[in-house]
Amino acid sequence: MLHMICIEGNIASGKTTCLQHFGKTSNIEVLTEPVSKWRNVRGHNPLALMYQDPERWGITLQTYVQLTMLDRHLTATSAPVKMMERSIFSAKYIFVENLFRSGKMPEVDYAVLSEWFDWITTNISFPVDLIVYLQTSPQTCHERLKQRCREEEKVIPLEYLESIHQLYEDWLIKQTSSPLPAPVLVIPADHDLQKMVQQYEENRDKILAASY
Ligand code: DCP
Repeated sequence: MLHMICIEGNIASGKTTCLQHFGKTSNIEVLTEPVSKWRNVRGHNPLALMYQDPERWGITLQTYVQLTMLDRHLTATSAPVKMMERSIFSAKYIFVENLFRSGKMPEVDYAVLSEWFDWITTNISFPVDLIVYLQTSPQTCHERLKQRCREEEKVIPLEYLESIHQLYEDWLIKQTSSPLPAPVLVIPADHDLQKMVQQYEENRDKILAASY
């Protein structure tokens, strides 16, 4: 039986590092988030456009994110454990929701994206066994973002990370907002790399539990 794990967390919470760590283990196949696709679809950069003018380009990026996430969910792996960065669920429950609630996505765009999402999740089956939530403070993410210096993300203010953080907390901790597709394992992720690797090792059995 395939064991399917989604790594979730705010922007720059350390998801990629987590995936790279577990990717070193045979038996685990990791699928990183398709950010490079969002920055270049047939020569266009919908990620940059979304940050420049979310009202106009939010639906463009999020429609494409939804497609690339669905593709990741459906990618067959030969290893018994599959780990992916984020999910179609957080794309909808966190990012689309944030655009809409902050008044940056017209209601009609939100309605169309919601119809697509509902259709996909009703008609296509892609089980998730565990969500690993890398829980950070928005301040930590802001610091890491500044260090990383990804061109498109220079415009992201702390308030944006605070909104994303709040939506994640409501979804995965308070569990009051949107449905949970799988149980949640929370890993505090404000620490430096060395401590994070130590925590990943401490949690290795829990993360991979159902697969052995
Ligand atoms: N993004 C978005 N809408 C989504 C998913 C992502 O607008 N549905 C944006 C947020 C970031 C960029 O895409 O600007 C990349 O997001 P991630 O946080 O997923 O990737 P990171 O590389 O930042 O993750 P980490 O640093 O945790 O490895």
